[in-house]
Amino acid sequence: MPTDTYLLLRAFCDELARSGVAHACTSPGSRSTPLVLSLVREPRLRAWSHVDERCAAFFALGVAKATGRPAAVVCTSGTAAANFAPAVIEAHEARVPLIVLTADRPPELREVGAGQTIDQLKLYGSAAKWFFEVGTHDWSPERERWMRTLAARAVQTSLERRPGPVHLNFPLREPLVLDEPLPPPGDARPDGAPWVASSAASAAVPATISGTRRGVIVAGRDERGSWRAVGSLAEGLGWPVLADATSGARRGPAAVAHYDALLRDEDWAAAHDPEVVLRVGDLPTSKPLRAWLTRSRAEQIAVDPDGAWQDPDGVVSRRLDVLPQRAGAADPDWLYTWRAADNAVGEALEAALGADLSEPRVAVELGKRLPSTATLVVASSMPIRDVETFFPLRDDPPRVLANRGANGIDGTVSTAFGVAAAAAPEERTVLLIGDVALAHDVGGLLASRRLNLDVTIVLLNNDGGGIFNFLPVSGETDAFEQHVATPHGLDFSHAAALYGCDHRRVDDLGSFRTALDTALSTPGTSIVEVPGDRVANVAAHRRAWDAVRATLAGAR
Ligand SMILES: Cc1ncc(C[n+]2csc(CCOP(=O)(O)OP(=O)(O)O)c2C)c(N)n1
Repeated sequence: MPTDTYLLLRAFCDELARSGVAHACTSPGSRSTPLVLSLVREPRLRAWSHVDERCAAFFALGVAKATGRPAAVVCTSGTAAANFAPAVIEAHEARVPLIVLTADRPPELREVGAGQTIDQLKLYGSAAKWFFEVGTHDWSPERERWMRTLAARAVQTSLERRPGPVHLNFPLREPLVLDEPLPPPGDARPDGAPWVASSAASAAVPATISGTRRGVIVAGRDERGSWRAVGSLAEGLGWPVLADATSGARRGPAAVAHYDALLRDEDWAAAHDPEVVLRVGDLPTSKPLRAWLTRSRAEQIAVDPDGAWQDPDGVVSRRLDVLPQRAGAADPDWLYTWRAADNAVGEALEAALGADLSEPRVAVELGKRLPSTATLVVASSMPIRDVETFFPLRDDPPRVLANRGANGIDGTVSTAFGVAAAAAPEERTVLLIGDVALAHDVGGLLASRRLNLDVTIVLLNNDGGGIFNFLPVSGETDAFEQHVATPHGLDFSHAAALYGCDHRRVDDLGSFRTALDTALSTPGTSIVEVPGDRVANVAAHRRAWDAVRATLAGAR
């Protein structure tokens, strides 16, 4: 629908203008029609027409050089886009911000002999600071929010640190002109502000944040040790830190450990919508947390020293590269409410898990029993979720590391051995891993024999990918077991024997504790295997969540 395309492009151009773009250079063509018309119809952009794309791009470069702000330049598909290359290369070498917008054929018209179609993906190679294939989309409020974020991000990326050209490629489908008037514009930030503002490019004045507003800090994976600063900011503000175990911040008087279980209770979640959210580090895995943040009406500020974007739902309105400073007094009741609920939820979870040896119980046990000098490496996919949900609050927690950049189950054993290689003699490395992930990187165990390293492997063996039993695909019975859950029936004692590791299978909580303690005090690599059942595991989780709901309902 052209209306959808034009609605999204109108929002995109609105955001370019809000982000400080004041000039757009056009060149003629058909495929680029929606882009050109949307730029020309945006009243805050001065549109400059050129016949030759090479001239258009160098003209935009001149505007950007003179103003220090990126100019947009647009062309149609095919060699038109190639004619931007000299100016894009000059902008890269000379560090000039540019927003390069190329129209393209949609995927079904590529490599099939359609006219004026070349491969435009990453056309400018390393000269473009950022390339993004925009895709074709139906309009929705979420997609419009994303388009606004994309425009703001393009401008900020072109300016931040080493400035340079950013290339966005827009596949566009016919019909290319509107057949009905556009409805009035939808939501945008008030007072002409951009959807996402950045202080990252000009951090000379530290941002301040006031404790008089009710806020939360969401602390995700962070390996730089910023938990101390996060904790003291939170204490000063009187804000809870919803602390993922991989943040290091699940400790101290402001930390909240059980936010995943807490925010599953929709009434509690709705009643505790904050006014401000400070998001530090990666966005945690928890679905209830992510959904709560997406629904929230709070102002959301992201802090990332590397300028990484951790905002899949397009709700962040401000980006900082350092933690803000505190101003104003705190409201002690707000933090108290969160901490009291966290305590109650922690107790309810433990009571619901009882003394059975279950996967969540293993996460609780590791959280309580590992020495503070240990490093726990956690595999995707249920182990990382169980550690996030069940790992308790503790003054001196062990360090928790996980490969959550791309969430792969591959290479986890080898990563744990790498961690062990860098550990001091008294620092134990413990790996919590599922059976499929262990089978995937079973060859990684060779490091145990060849490199003489100490690792305690806690293996949750539920014979397949237990995560998938939580998902709707588990109902697709014709293919689920064989092609999704992938049970294998492996006897890991043979793998242990092959690679020279100790191996113990444990059936109850007492023997798990004993085996863990033994493994931790024995040199070399040990596998402590906890057998499980995927269906029973889902039931154990549901019982725990139900117990939390009942506790919170009882407290109301
Ligand atoms: C390299 C890679 N392949 C496939 C996946 C998809 N995947 C996610 S979880 C999972 C199963 C994990 O099973 P297991 O390690 O036994 O852990 P459990 O889910 O039982 O806790 C798979 C295959 C992935 N994340 N990474």
